[in-house]
Amino acid sequence: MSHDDFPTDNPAVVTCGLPYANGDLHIGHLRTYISGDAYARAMEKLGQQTAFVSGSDMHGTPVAVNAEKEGVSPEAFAMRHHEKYAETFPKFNVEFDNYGHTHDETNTELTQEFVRSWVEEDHVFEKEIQVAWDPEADTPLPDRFVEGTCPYCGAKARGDECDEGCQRHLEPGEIEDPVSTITGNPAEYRAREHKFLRLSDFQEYLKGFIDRLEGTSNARNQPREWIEGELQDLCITRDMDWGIDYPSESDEDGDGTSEEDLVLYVWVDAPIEYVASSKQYTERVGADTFDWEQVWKAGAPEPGASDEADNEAWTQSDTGEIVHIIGRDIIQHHTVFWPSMLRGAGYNEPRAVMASGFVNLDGDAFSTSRNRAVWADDYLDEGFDPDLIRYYLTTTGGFQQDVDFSWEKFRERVNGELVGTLGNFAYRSLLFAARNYEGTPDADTSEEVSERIREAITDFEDAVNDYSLKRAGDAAVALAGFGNEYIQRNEPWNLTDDDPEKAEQVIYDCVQLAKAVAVLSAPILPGKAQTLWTQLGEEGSVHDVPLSGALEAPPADFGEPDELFEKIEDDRVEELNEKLEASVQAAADAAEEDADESEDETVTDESDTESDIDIEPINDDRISFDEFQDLDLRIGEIEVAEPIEGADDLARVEVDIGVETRQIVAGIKQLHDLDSLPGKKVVIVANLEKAELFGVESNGMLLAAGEEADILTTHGDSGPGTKVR
Ligand code: B3M
Ligand code: ZN
Repeated sequence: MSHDDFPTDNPAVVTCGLPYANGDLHIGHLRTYISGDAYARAMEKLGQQTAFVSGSDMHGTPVAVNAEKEGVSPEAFAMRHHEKYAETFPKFNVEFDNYGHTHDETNTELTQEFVRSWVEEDHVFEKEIQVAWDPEADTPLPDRFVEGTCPYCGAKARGDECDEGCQRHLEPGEIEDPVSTITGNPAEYRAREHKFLRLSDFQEYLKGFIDRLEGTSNARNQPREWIEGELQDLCITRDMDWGIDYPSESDEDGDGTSEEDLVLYVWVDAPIEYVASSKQYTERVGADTFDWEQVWKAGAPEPGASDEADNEAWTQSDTGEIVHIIGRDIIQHHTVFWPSMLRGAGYNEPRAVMASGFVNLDGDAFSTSRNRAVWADDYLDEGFDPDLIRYYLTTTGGFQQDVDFSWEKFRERVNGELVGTLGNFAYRSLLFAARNYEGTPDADTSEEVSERIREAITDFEDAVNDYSLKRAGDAAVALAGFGNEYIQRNEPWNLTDDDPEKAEQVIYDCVQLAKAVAVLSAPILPGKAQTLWTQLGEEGSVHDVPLSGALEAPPADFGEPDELFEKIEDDRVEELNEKLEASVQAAADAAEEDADESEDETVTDESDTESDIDIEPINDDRISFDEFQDLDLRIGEIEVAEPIEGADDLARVEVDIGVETRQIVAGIKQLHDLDSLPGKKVVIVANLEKAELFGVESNGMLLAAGEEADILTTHGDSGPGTKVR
């Protein structure tokens, strides 16, 4: 079935993937929260009743591992980060209606209720499985306490996820070559009893669900393979202390605590926080204002209903609208596990899942360990307005695309679209109006301008219904762009004397356009839109104004405005880049020092260890197996090697790679006897983009190690052209 367009008569909930309460936030993390906030505001602009909720993810091994490193309790550790997040989000104009956490009472109770429902409906069973175990520490190694190899794609995997490879969820016992992250020892496998949610019970249901699901195409398509294949049951318990207790089956005292030694898997209680947080919102504002049960329960089929009845029931349209905004690495959790969990407990299903791409920093992944990041606090400390990064992150690319951040690109978009288009239009229009008419002149909006504003409103509505924040943001900036063109075309400054009536008409139009820009840009630029609103002499909050407000008459009186945005200068970007480089370098130096120290500790009796080699720290920024496969490495045989005149280090080399002979420029002139090289086998990167050095084209790269350019060769007899894997 297809859903009715937004706005519907049902209340909606927009959620953001819960941040693990285990570290500082950088602007890469902020993409989800800024997008969630902007989308929730955009739904409200359409007139959709919307609650925007999330919370901190307090449990699980990501928190336990980091708390242990710091030597504090997981609770104190997670609480500290939770409080920091709750304080940071509003600084980016991310204003949740409720921001809870998974360790609170509401979520604990609700989670145990969910599990009891599954047990009642016979969706839970017990099974003995092999779990990773650290023999030296004599402790089980759930999830991130173990690392190894993904059995599906061969990438390095951490505990319960193949986050650097195929992104699959990994069940306990699946990881190959497991190593304990506590002691670094190879882990053993030991038998333990665990509880499982029988996902296969939901297979037919999920097939219907995925056809109904809206949102981004990655979230709608990627899960089909899992749903149509054999659904693996989900282990819902862990051998840990930190988490929500598995509800006891013989809970006679009714206190919900378990006699057993198991807590629930973090991915059980984490998404339930979406419900708990909505419930807390209702508890605060009253069910008349917002009714969480209307969203999460009304209209849902009974837990035990047949799949036919069930799929039938979803065609009714009196359920709430649930929209999840997440990173693309947790699609499986939100489109396979979560709908099954909801269905098994008699709750409504998500209407849409919007799964975003990642944020990179100047072409590479953010790396917290290498301090290669623009931290949320640092961004604010630099004095940048939060709306600038909101605009950058929501409109740089489509939602599914990765967004690359660099200070240069940031400056370009701020100076171009925000300063040059939106800010410039608002400022020149309002200034002209204030100076000449002390506000809005006496006229009406022209047909051309009303039409253009209506078009922008339609673009905005379509964008929200297509789950495209970029198009929603573009609608506002494009309208300002039209305004600039309109004012330029009509030259009101030349009309004030000769045709004052026409001048009034043009400026009225411009003020109307500025008002429409304020209304349409409010979800993406909440602070700046409010400033513009106030400059227009409007009262109250622009966030309470529906889209139709864009066409209502502007106030008669207002004074001279200030500029909305400030240009970012070139030298500012240089300074910011230098700071970033310095912090990355400082982190690398610290890592090197650590490595040296541990080398001193471990290398005691190996007298032949070359302690003076300066080994670069291993790059923590893992690439995926797919990214590795993008590299085309080939065996070649050197045919010619000769010096390049005028270049100190460079040699021109001709290499036979089976299908052709490649000319490559290599920095080996001083380090090798070039005459001895022909006939040597080498390894080259065959698909590197071409370059020109000293006027000589280099078509590939010769691989060599270290300062001495120790040329890589082969051990066996693979011939030219053989692919290196
Ligand atoms: N806490 C963070 C992540 O894996 C995780 C999200 C939970 S959403 C219910 O991105
Ligand atoms: Zn994998």
